Amino acid sequence: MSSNLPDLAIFGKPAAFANKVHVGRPNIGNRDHLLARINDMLDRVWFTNNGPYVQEFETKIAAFVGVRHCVAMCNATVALEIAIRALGLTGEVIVPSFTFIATAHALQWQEITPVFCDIDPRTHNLDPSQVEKMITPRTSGIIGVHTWGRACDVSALEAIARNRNLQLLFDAAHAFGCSYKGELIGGFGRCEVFSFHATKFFNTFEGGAVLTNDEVLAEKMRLMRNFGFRGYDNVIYIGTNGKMTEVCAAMGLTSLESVEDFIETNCRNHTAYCRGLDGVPGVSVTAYDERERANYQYIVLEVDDLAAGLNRDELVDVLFAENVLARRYFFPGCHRMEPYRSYFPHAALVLPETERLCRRVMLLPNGTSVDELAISQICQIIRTAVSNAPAVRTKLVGQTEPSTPACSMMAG
Ligand code: T4K
Repeated sequence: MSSNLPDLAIFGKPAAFANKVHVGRPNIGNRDHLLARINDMLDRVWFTNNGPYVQEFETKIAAFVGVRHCVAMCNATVALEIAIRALGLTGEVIVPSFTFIATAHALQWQEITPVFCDIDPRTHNLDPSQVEKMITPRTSGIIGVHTWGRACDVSALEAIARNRNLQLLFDAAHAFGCSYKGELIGGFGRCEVFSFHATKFFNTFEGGAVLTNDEVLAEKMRLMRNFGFRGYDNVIYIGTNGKMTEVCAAMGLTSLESVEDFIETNCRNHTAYCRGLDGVPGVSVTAYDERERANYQYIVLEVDDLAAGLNRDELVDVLFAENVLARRYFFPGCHRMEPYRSYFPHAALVLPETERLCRRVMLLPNGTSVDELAISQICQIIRTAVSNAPAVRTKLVGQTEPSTPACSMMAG
């Protein structure tokens, strides 16, 4: 693609990509190993309920992270719900609004009020000084989210939790393989919750886990994920069904064999995006701290519309037309979604940084399904659009229907 304006699909040229390029395309490890594991599982005729693959997965994840207990679950949302209940949270819990809706829903589902707190615009994570201001007599805990796998200010949050007698846990859905002060995320706070959803760089199809060094807490969560059963016919606790299946654990064990390769690919891609977008006015790629371990899964762009001449939504539209399914994250912020929008109609007033970031952030495709050529094409599209911003904007304003669909995209 040249940098001539007519080469953009919004001007009627063919899309740069014949097939859709996704944010969140799953990574697949060694297919033969996966299929062999699935065959063994079929031969064993043991599909779920704490089977051998789940046990092996838990042992290997705990060892990888360096934490004593891993409780594997069907997904991170249920894992969060179980962790919240096991910790006895009640009343109000402080969370960022700049997160996936599951963080808030896991609380509200149990009639605990998520109190949305603003973020630090440099880290995109909870701002500890704002957390202090949100504490009330009803506050029972804080959930920090390690957004993009970049760790929260764990030390500051730990100090607040200690001084104010609050429980602290982390939504580490993005942060498998990432570190804080040199230590892998998973062992901070009372517990940490990972997501292994298909769209995460390390996946078990669907899945999640709670990691903790607290044996009593781990045991409680094991009971809760299996209806509260202790042995046959003996329920000793209220519980739910949060179990991971054997086929998911088989995928997890296979993914684990390739985890360093996935990280290396993501890192290489991140570097290629940084290089490809270097000098594009108003467009910056979020950096990862070189001193820490990162999984580099998220290629996060912040778009400054004044400098770029285009806003984030306009750039997403340009990319969609090229079959690049760039995504806004976490737009429009939990506080602007139901039921929270109705419960807290004025929340935006205390969330200025969240509001600003929600308007600026977009994600670009990463993982094993994109290569350097695709990345250089994507960067070139962005460069072309920004250097022709007035014409692009005029064209988009003239379009009756934006190319960005309102609902989630199916494979294609
Ligand atoms: N906390 C945080 C901070 C989280 O980010 C999440 C989940 C959670 C908690 C809860 O974790 P889980 O309960 O899910 O374990 C995704 C995921 O469903 C969700 O796991 C994730 N965060 C969230 C940020 O995003 P969407 O809405 O992006 O999915 P969807 O269907 O639009 O797919 C994204 C793209 O990936 C599409 O272009 C298609 C492609 N795709 C997707 C799937 C599922 C594929 O190519 N193959 C696939 O199998 O939600």
